[in-house]
Amino acid sequence: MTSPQRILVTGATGQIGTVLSAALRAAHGSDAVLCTDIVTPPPASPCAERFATLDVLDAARLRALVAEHRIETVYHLSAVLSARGEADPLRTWEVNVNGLINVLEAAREGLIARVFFPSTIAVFGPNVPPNGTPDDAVLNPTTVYGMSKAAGENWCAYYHARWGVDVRGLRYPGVIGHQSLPGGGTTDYAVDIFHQALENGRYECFLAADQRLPMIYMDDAIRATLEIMAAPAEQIRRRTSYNLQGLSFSPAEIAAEIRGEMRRRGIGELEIVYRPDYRQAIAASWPRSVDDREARQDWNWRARFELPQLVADMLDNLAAHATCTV
Ligand code: AKB
Repeated sequence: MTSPQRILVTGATGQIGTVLSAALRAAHGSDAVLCTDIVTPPPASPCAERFATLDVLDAARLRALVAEHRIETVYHLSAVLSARGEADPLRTWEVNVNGLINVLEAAREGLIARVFFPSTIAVFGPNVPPNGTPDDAVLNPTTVYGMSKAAGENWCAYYHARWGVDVRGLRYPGVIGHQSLPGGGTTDYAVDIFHQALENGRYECFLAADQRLPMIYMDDAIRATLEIMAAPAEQIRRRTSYNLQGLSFSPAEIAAEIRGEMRRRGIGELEIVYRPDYRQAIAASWPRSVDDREARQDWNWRARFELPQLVADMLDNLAAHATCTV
């Protein structure tokens, strides 16, 4: 049984925030979770209830919300992702680094007790072993998003070492879920392909057919987040961020699995064409899989979803939703 906490989620209307906020409400009670974002959620969103507008660069507003709602834990999800980040590098750095520092400062001052920081496989660049990249491989990111997250990891470790801030982080791979849409990432294709397959039977992919990347199903990503935050503090030996491996696949592999499953269900066909754009160079600079042994050893992390289960669950949920809304 999870002990109840008062929680603030930044970036709560985003792809992971939407689902994590609902999971936190299920675990701690609806009144315990304050969703915040710069974007106001639509009334039907699970975040619409107990929502406050927050720009993470506004440190005074963050402090005021923390005090007003007696917040103990912040899940700091606000960030500009890899592909969108390249359009405005300085703004991306500002949001991703200064937004985090505003949260860490609130923790240093004792206003909050715990922080969750989402890092990413984008902290790695081309000069690492591409398969089973270890936690401590050199960080030489090629995007401003990766640079900002690598800096963020070091800020987290610094606040922990110097002021004892209880901050915990995960290097998320591409996250795939039916509940919400991603925005601005290089791995977004792996969600979009399902929607296009069901709506049009055709997908134009912005990555190359054989570009394998580390990915994770949303259920696993949310469970990992809840598990690392629930682990005893002494088990969290890495205060930068932990590698998190779910599964790895290429666009051709996921397309084949979706096509096969759609045929088995008699719900259509999928044609895929490849038109790699600037995001292909970003993807090519990332690992194909990461070694998450340290997460498994320190707080018992285990991924559950492999490609066939992931595809079946996505189609179950998206097809059911399409049927209900027609
Ligand atoms: C992105 O593609 O930018 C993100 C990530 C891997 O961090 N999904």
